[in-house]
Amino acid sequence: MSPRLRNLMSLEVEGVAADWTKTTCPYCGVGCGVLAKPANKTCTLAEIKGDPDHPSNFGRLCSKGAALGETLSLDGRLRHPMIDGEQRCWDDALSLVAERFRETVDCHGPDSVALYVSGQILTEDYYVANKLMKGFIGSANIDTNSRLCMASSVTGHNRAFGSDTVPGNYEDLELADLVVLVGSNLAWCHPVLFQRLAVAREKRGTKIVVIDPRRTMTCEIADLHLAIAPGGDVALYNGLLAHLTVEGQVNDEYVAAHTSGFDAAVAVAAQLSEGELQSATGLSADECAKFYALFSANERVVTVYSQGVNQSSSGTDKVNAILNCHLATGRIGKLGCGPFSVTGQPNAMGGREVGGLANMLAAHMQLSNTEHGRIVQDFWQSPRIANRPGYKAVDLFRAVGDGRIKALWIMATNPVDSLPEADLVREAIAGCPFVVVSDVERHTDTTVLGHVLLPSQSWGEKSGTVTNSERRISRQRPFVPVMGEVKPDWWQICEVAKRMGYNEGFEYAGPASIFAEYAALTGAENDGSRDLDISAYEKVTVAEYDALAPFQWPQPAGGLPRETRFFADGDFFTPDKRAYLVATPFRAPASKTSEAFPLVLNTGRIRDQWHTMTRTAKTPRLLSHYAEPFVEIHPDDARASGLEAAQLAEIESRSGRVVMRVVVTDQQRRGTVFAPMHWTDQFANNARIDALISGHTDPQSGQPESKFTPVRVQPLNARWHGFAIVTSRVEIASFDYAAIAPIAGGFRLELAGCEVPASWVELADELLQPSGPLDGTAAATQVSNRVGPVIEVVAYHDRSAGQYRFAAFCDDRCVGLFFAARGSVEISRTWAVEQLDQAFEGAERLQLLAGRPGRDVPDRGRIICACFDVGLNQITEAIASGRCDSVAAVGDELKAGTNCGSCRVEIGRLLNEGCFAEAG
Ligand SMILES: Nc1nc2c(c(=O)[nH]1)N[C@H]1C(S)=C(S)[C@@H](COP(=O)(O)OP(=O)(O)OC[C@H]3O[C@@H](n4cnc5c(=O)[nH]c(N)nc54)[C@H](O)[C@@H]3O)O[C@H]1N2
Ligand SMILES: Nc1nc2c(c(=O)[nH]1)N[C@H]1C(S)=C(S)[C@@H](COP(=O)(O)OP(=O)(O)OC[C@H]3O[C@@H](n4cnc5c(=O)[nH]c(N)nc54)[C@H](O)[C@@H]3O)O[C@H]1N2
Ligand code: SF4
Ligand SMILES: [Mo]
Repeated sequence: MSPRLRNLMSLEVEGVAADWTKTTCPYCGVGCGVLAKPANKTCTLAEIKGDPDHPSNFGRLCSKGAALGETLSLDGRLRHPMIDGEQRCWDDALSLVAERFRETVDCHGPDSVALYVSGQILTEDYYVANKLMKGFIGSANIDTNSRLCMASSVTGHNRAFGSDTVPGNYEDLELADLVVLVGSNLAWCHPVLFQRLAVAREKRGTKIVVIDPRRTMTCEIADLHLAIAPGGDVALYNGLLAHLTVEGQVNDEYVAAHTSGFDAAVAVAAQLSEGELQSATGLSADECAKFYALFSANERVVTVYSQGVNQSSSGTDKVNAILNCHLATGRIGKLGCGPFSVTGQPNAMGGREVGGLANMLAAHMQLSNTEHGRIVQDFWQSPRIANRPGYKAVDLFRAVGDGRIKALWIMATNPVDSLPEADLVREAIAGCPFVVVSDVERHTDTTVLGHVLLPSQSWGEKSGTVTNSERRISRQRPFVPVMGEVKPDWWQICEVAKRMGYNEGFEYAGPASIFAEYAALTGAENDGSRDLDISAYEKVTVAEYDALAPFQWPQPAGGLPRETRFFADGDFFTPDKRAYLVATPFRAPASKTSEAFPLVLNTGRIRDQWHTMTRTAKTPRLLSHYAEPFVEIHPDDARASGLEAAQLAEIESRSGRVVMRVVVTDQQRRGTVFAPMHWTDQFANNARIDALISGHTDPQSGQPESKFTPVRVQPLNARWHGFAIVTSRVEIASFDYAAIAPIAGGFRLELAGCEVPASWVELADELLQPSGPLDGTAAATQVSNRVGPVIEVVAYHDRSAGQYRFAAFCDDRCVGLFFAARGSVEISRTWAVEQLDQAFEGAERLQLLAGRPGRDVPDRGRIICACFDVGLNQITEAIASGRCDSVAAVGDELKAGTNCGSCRVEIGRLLNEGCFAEAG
């Protein structure tokens, strides 16, 4: 019996697997409550539904959350510890890590080692990682992917409030009269919050402003969209502060009683001339005036901001320019108003709480404050305490590159793909003498470079807590048995710590005892002097921890739960208790466009993928929305660059090159292009977008400018294009362009080459008759290994038209298709994908080579509704025929949008703008 089955049986005996488990979604910072239950014996599938009792989502889920049950596949999991590619036991691996870290520290000092962790580990993992580095090794060289994500907000909050406090609650979005979304694509990135906002708007007519260079799906519910020039936010908000002052909209009482720095901030803001405002923001005087008037007219304003603000070389100033306007009007901490930085990752907030960043101490204490250092060291009884900042992420990998860091432990993040200057990062890691990677997946672009790989428990197996954007702490609970030898991240850290000789501080029975210790630290010598206090939980028992209901901080020991909004009556965490308005002179982005690199590359997310796709790409339906990497470009820029829709383009910056499919759209601002951050070498050839991103960072926060890189875009000189359906993963590195995505029973491939293959038949053979799944690649879903049986290939060639088509059969079943053409491959992909493993006889086999359904079967087109597999052409037809004139009517007829609702805005856009059928 497999260990997994054995574990499952014991779970069933304990009655765990039989019931719904309450847990939390592992994706975005909304932090939705999820009910989960294994749906097959091997626990590789689960039933998932939204937890109706969870105060973040009240039962709602988005497309990614709803598909969680399909991401538990064991294929591709890292199952055992490995040393130099060989499977080894835990003891060997942990001893080696401890020994190498010990040796390196002894020979080269504590700053020669580093931990690079992630907002996707649990608070308990994060807490012990930080404790090991800052309290025991004695260096602050622990940083996290939150540096790429939340650092500017953290620094902005600290500058203004004296603490990293997010003062808002989700319900404020529902109580506001005006919601301003700055650099946030809420519809795709925080979909359940977006749904809550959309419902509130329907009920009470909330006004919505979106400030984003692109017309994103979020704009579908906006009253005003300001397509701001990239990087122009500080100017826009300085203009707003000046406007509020001139118009007498300042809350003089609040400013006088609770703030300092007002005059200097206003003086700087007022320096900006009308002309400078317009050139910096790219907006007309009328557009700015409309926004300013809305802000003035509504007392209840929530400003939600995200990566369009944070990921900038003036990210911290952007944050403070926004906070200035809320402080000047006293619109903070009250029902329905306040600035609201939404967190990206499930535990970005938890990481900040336990001090995961290189410039923070634990429990919101400051590294630069010696008194705080003493409190933490006393509490930990630790031999030392770091008292100066460590390397921030970008600098950390530079220090790896030039040998200052000699031993590195990467946990739950994929820096080879997500850090700027990604090719240099890859080289740096490859050249580092000792690299440990803790991950749940065997094959990522980062695990390939690890000397030691430590297999971690994944979502569904692991147990602990996460904190969401509104400071709500929820439990992630296990509901499937632990697979193979995988272990929790906290356990890995503690075992290494003990083997390094730090026995005292790392003896924990489980996550509950770590959580209790952390809760106690938040209360240590606090007495209201620090915002973060959850010492009410310092004596939490295992049973209480297991039953822990979601709660918001602060929750100090002894007292009644404190009001969970901060700052309505001032009481900031600065020495004089006053908030500080920071003067923020406008600065242009760090890089400049030039003749050689005339366009600005903006990067971000798509609806159905999560970061480097290690988990979302396990679900074919999440790849049916977008199956390959793409670049969006305005029609005018496309024309000027000689690009057509659906062509392949090379995008080059000063530091790298990628190849992506062109999407021509007027939703893109002229002069800018947009590409998703998701595709890696595991899923495409030449599409790691961070290879292009420059290493410029914000001087205060160290956060990279991921949204502004000068690039040029030109057609790829492709001599042929191909589309294939295969049953086993194939090697893609040799193509000039390739993207691979799982489908039911196999994979779909987009291919292109700059040289015509010597033999089409040989290429077809390689693709359609591989000798089984290749090793060294990721995410093989349900690969059917067809070694042995004879495969028959039916082909159609039209040399003059440059068309080559092949279909492969095993017995009567279709086991592969390959279409190649000189121009684009004009077939229905959605249809072709569904032909795999279907039975075909005689003439039907030739019909398959037509690449589209027969006349009586409609082509559904690209999939819009991932839950019910509803395609663009079906929705278009229902609208064009006049049968459906609302999102609800489309739902009634086709079911599209009636489950998670994530596609409802897209359907709305199709209804508003008219739509055109396209090949799927
Ligand atoms: N589907 C999905 N959801 C996710 C994630 C995911 O991978 N997939 N990741 C999660 C994580 S970790 C994060 S951090 C969040 C990120 O959530 P968001 O920040 O909402 O997402 P992004 O797409 O990175 O960027 C938001 C917008 O900023 C705009 N922008 C670019 N430059 C500027 C500028 O100069 N000014 C302004 N005002 N806007 C600008 C971009 O055009 C983009 O639409 O999403 C979380 N949710
Ligand atoms: N160009 C550009 N670059 C960006 C961004 C952008 O907008 N544009 N956004 C930035 C932002 S905001 C973020 S947050 C980062 C995200 O970037 P990354 O953190 O690099 O991306 P992920 O794919 O989330 O990586 C998580 C890794 O952890 C593994 N993992 C999952 N669960 C666990 C677990 O429980 N334990 C362990 N040990 N491993 C686990 C996954 O398999 C995966 O390999 O990207 C940043 N990079
Ligand atoms: S909005 Fe979606 S991705 Fe975010 S926590 Fe909720 S279900 Fe998960
Ligand atoms: Mo993020």
